[in-house]
Amino acid sequence: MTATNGKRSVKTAIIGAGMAGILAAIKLRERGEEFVVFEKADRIGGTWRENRYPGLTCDVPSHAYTYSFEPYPDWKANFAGGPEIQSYFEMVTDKYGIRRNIRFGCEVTSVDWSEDSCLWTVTLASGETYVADAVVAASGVLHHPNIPQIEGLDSFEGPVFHTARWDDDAPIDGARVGLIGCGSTGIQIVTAINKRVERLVHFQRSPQWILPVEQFEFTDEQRAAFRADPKLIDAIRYSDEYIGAVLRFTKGITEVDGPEMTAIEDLCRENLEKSVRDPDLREKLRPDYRAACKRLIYSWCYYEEVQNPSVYVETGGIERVEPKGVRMKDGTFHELDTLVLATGFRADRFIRPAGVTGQGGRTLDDFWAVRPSAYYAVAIPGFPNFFMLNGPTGPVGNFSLIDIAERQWGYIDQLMDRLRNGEARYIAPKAEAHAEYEERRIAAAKTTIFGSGCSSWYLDATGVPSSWPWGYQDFADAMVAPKFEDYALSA
Ligand code: NA7
Repeated sequence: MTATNGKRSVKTAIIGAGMAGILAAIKLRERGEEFVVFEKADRIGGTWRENRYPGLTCDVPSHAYTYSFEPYPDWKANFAGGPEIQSYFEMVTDKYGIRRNIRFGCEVTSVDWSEDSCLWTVTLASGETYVADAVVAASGVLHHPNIPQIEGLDSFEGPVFHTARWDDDAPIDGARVGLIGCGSTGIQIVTAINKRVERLVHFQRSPQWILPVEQFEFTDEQRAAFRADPKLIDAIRYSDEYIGAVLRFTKGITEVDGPEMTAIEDLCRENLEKSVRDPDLREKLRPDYRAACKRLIYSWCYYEEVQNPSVYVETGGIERVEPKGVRMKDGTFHELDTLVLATGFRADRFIRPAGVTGQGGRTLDDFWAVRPSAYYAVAIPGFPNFFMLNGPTGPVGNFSLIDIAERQWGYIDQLMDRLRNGEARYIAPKAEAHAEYEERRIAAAKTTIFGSGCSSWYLDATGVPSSWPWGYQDFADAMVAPKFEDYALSA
């Protein structure tokens, strides 16, 4: 940090060039500050780069899944597909001129705080180091594939792969495909490939509730109108239909027996009753837990597509994988050519496996021994000038992570102002403030719909929902300004 007239220039290392890292880069570029983005892959995009499976679609309406400062008039449809979203981020990266600040092929292996210099040293897999005043961990949430521990998985003779490592050469067309897992990913894949395959066996350990949503394409006239008047885009982004739904949804999450959650449950139940004609299939697809306990699946076509005769829904337990297919506990055998693992991600990793060592030599692994946490999801006691975007305990649910990251950035930016104006050399939340936050958060989290009795990636290792347990407006309000009395500043 160099000082001029009491002001200091702050040098920042951003880890990850996905949606959140690009955001941080744009904001620091606008400030004219020095920063580098380290990206392990050879392209930007994060989750939208890594996921390429058929049917990949964002379940947040496209005009709400954009940066607020970069509305996009050209979205093709209400719910955008993965490649189009990837193109949007590529376009934004170029438009804001941040590509030259991104170092591709640079995996960060460790981040170490120096007590002497009050600087972070970022070490790359190549051994190269970079020294920075501040670190922004924008490394995403769902990027470490969860590979299921199923006996014999390695013995399968055909291609077997996780959905985030899609194998373009694997037989799908006219083939017998097995698909394990029915989160958003598995459901989207069913809708995309059921007409291409000879047979699709969808292994559903826990069937999901499906909330019906409307998909439609924007017309050329609408796109032209959006281009001519971006306020029309704002009218969608900030409409009661979207914002109101988010607020009602988070109210339902927190008031599990209130009218909002009842309405969601009714919609899901009605969708199942009315859409699935065969009573046996309907019962197979009926979850035995409450709607929204797992992340709700938004779909406009799943129930129709799953009734295609090519699809067989298998809800029995898997015994093992054999060279030619999958053997069920009841002895049934499904002969398959390709096996797809839509088995989700390890949601507790965040920046790890990179090692982070803060004050007093304490590691993040140690701090997170029970569960990952961060004060208001953005900062960690003992890890000064280390800020997280979409970090632990932030809101998760069926709403835009872009909006969440933007609000978090507004908060982090104010913390960094204390460094910029020379008031502090480093800043971190006080341990007691964080402990108090976590205590309140955990108590509230246990009463949310996520804790109502199902397994999901929303739960931490102790079975407690790991996310923001209050309403979305509470999150937005908390991000308006940090409570500086909860922070320790060092001159
Ligand atoms: P999810 O939502 O974590 O879903 C994973 C699915 O895989 C779920 O149905 C799991 O069943 C199933 N699963 C996991 N392990 C196994 C084993 N061992 N055997 C059988 N089935 C298994 O991941 P997605 O990729 O679909 O979605 C992740 C997020 O991406 C999503 O929420 C959106 O935010 C976008 P279970 O429910 O545990 O019984």
